[in-house]
Amino acid sequence: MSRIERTLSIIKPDAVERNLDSKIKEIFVINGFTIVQEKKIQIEKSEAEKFYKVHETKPFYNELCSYLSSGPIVVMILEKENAILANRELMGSTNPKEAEEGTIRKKFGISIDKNSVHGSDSPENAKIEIDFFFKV
Ligand code: IDP
Ligand code: MG
Repeated sequence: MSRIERTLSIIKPDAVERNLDSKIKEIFVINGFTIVQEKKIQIEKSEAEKFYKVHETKPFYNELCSYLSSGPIVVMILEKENAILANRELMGSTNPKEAEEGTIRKKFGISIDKNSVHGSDSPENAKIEIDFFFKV
């Protein structure tokens, strides 16, 4: 079954720093996503810690939060049929070295931490993450 969904996408500091944000946005549009809202921001480390709270017990948590807050990011609400899964597929595996040909992480990712994009992994988290950045 298919239905229109919204998911949260982040273009991470490594990609914004290399001026890849318009190229990545174009990939989303070409693949049928509508960019419902977007903003370029830089977040505090404390906000990154909140955003990535599910990973707080992981050995890479501290580095991950420092990294996400290290420079400007582009956060977007993307809309499409089955957007959550479709975005995960378009991003590719977490580790760019294992990502499938044609995926964003394969094309632009540098390493498992600097992997250029974030995407929500479930309807529940998509709602939480969209509210995190866009709830007024
Ligand atoms: P995902 O972004 O594909 O959903 P998660 O497992 O949710 O991957 O991890 C969140 C982020 O944490 C990843 O995108 C990556 O930036 C970072 N990360 C994941 N695993 C590692 C690791 O083993 N070392 C360093 N960073 C990692
Ligand atoms: Mg994840």
